This record gives sequence, C-alpha cells and structure tokens, in this order.
Amino acid sequence: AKRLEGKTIVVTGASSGIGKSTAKEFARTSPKNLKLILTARRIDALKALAEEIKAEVGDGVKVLPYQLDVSKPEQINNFVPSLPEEFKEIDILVNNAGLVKGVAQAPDIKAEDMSIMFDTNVTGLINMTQAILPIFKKRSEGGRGDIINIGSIAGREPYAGGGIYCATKAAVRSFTESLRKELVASRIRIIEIDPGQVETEFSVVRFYGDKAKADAVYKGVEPLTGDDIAEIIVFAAGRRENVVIADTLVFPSHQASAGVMHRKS
Ligand code: NDP
Ligand code: 8X3
Repeated sequence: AKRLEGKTIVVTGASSGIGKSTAKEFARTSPKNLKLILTARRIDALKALAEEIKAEVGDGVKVLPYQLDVSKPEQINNFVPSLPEEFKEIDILVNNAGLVKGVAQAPDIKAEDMSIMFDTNVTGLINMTQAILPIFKKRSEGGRGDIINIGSIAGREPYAGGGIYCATKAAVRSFTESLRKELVASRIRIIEIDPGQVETEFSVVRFYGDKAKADAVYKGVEPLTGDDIAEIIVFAAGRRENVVIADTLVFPSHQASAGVMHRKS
C-alpha cells in the first residue's frame, strides 16, 4: 500500500465490471493518499462510484469522475489539458475500456460493430497511451509510470464468432509488446493482463442488451469476477519499481483455453 501512496491513477471504463472493481481496489489498498481519475461514457455511474468510494474509505482518496469516450480522438486530445492542476501528474494508466459486439462470422460482420470494436479497443487504447506517455517521459531516468493494458485470452486464441474482437485484442498484445521494447531504457512499466471468462456487463453488451442470452454464457460455469482481476491489476501496480509483471493470463479453475470450459449440466 505504501508504494501506491500519493499516486494519481487513470482508469478507463470505470463505470462497470473490471474497471469499477479496479477503482475500488486501488482505493481500498491505498486509502490515505490517492487520486483517482475515473473515466467512461456513463458519467452518472462514475459519480455514483465516486460516492461509493468516499463512503467506504473517506476523504483520503480524491476521485474525479470524468466523462470520456475513448473512441473519440478529439475527446482524448482534450483530456490531459482539461484536468484540474492537482490531477495532472498521472502515475498509472489502466487501459481497461473495451467491448465486444455480436458473434457474427464473416461475411456477416456488421461494419458498424467492426468500427466500434477497433475504435474503442485498439485506437482508443493507443490514443490514451499517447496522451499520457509524455507525462511519464518527463520524469527522471528516461521516464517513470505504469501502463496496464487489459488484453484477453481472445488476443492469444482466436475463436469462431469472435473474429473482430479477437483481432482487436491481438492488436493490443502486439502494441503492448512494441511499447515495452521502445521504453526499455526508461523506468516506465508496460504491463498486460489477459483475463479469461469474467462475469461483467461484457456479454450483455455483446448481445446488444439481451440479458437472457448473456446469462446463458455463464450457465453451469463459475466465471471470475471483476474483483478477481482488479486484485491482480493493483498487485502489479504495487510491486517494487524494478519489478514488471509484464504478461499475465488469468482463468477461472474450470477454464483451460478460450473454448475449453468445464460446464456443469
Ligand atoms: P463491462 O462491459 O462491464 O465494462 C466495460 C467498460 O468499458 C465500461 O465501463 C464501459 O463504460 C467502458 N467502455 C466501453 N466503451 C467505451 C468507450 N467508447 N469509451 C469509454 N469507455 C468505454 O466489461 P468488462 O469489465 O468485462 O470489460 C473491461 C475490459 O476487460 C475490456 O477491455 C474487455 O475486453 C476486457 N475483458 C473482459 C473479459 C470478460 O470475460 N468480461 C475477459 C477478457 C478481457 P461506458 O459504457 O460507461 O462507456
Ligand atoms: C473476453 C473473453 O473469450 O469471452 O475477452 O472473448 S472471451
């Protein structure tokens, strides 16, 4: 907890699921002196989360709810310049915002879904990284700070019906590895965490709001929770500066690959 004290942390996609859990886990782990910039499109959910955090840990954690659509480059361009002075010295960026739309297979993939997934999961993540990296690079020894990218098992093992989503997560993986190599002479840590199955709003979004279809995904299995991944994100951020948890794959015990899942009937 000491190592996180005084840090300013940005979490994208903090209105739900893994991002929301991550915000709370950072607050719990370092309740005395922390600044959290919580971003997503749903500002009301972020404001409610800020209240929840305050009720749980008090005023030691300063929370800034910030409406930001990472698929809109102009909004990202405006992000750092518009931050209040006391939130500008960002130390940790958690690139978590992301989504899947549909299970269509080629040639039936909708152009709109394809754009939404690439613009959010890939271009959004890269634009956020580019917006914040100059802050890190100004620091001593070539720069300091953490970038924690949320990839997926889907980026390592593509599956039928996930052509675009899997491609976006493979792109995240590739960009993350390039970045780690580009920054090897600095103290900037590039961290990737790849979850397997986690029960969040992910499947509800995949099925365009159809809750019954989303629930069927988790029938007879015991998925991870957002909190499980949040603990790992905060653990990685809290290591000694010379320790980089570069690359982590996380499954629930009954999952062994994207498609190999033990299901109770
Ligand atoms: P949720 O749907 O619960 O959360 C996704 C978050 O991303 C929301 O807070 C949403 O906020 C935000 N988001 C979506 N689009 C945008 C956008 N254009 N701009 C800003 N924020 C956006 O799903 P998860 O918590 O599961 O997903 C988090 C990450 O984890 C994603 O990158 C996902 O790919 C990854 N992942 C998920 C797995 C799973 O099984 N659930 C497994 C592996 C990886 P809002 O709608 O308010 O903008
Ligand atoms: C989410 C995991 O396998 O459902 O990233 O696509 S999967």
